[in-house]
Amino acid sequence: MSAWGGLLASYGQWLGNPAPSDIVTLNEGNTPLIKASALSERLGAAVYLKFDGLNPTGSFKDRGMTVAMSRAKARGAQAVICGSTGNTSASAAAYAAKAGLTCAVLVPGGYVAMGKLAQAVMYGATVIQIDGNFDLTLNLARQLGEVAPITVVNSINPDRIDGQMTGAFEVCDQLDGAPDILSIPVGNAGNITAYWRGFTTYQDAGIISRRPAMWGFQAAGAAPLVLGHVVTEPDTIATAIRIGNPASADGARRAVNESEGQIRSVTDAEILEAYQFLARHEGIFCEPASAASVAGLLVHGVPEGSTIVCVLTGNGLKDPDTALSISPRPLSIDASVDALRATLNI
Ligand code: AN7
Repeated sequence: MSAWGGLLASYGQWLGNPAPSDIVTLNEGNTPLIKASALSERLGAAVYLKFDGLNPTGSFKDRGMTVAMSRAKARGAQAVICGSTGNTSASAAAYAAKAGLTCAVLVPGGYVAMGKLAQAVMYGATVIQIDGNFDLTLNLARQLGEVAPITVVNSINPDRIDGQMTGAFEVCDQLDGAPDILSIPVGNAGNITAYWRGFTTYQDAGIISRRPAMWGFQAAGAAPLVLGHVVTEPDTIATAIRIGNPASADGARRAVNESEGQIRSVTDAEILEAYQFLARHEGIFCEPASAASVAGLLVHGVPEGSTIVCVLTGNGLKDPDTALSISPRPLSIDASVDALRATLNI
């Protein structure tokens, strides 16, 4: 058996078959699709978790970034930039390092999980905190990209969406067909757009016979697609999806309409409940935004007996502050077996 060589090596036929010398990869993709027993029992359905937090930088962004960075480098780019709630910046910084390009990332000051910031600075990006939310950082990156020789690697870059289609390909390959429902957190709406395009591509090629219903979930304080208007001051504990004006709103609407799916919202309390349930009962530590895809099912219900895939977009280790803030404190006891026995009641 040959080793996994990343998405462009495995799914290159759907991505323009780049020359091997043009590929920038960290061997992303091939993430596990894990049967969620406790969740399946609780919901009366067959629920699987696509744990994309196990990508090289800990989020699904690596799927799009391998393609965006490979193509940028092949076109002769020297520098890349993105606005980000954190995961895009971590991924861009890593792939830029691998490609030998310079990278600048714009993040909303005070609203990026600690692990993501640590990644961006460690990979050597120039990290710039902006006094404003994600939507402003994206606008700034866009404007700079129009006047300066720098490639924007946000999901407004179609190369990102192309790469993220591979999430849908893998789900179908792993399940041997499409699920009934694909549940996914929605922030800037690039991923739901990419998944829908991926399922459509596979259907057009005759690899799957039907596409899933697309169920998107936004945080209640940052739910422009549910409300039908831009949210000027988005607010949620799930900082990854603290986005008020999604760039791919049209793609999200198309996915939901064409698949007869839905976009609904979940509160922060509901997100945290799902986040903790996944850790305690499935042994999976994802980040809060990712748990929105599970919270949506728990809150709004599912058709009995259906097959559902939830995309867990990011790793829980990215945001230790939120994890610790809702968990019991570690115990401090005397270093003795007696004290241990008393504490553990054993
Ligand atoms: C864990 O990193 O927008 O709907 O700048 O990090 O495709 O935006 C992150 C988004 C879901 C939402 N889950 O995906 C960024 C950024 C996690 C995320 C989303 C994000 P999109």
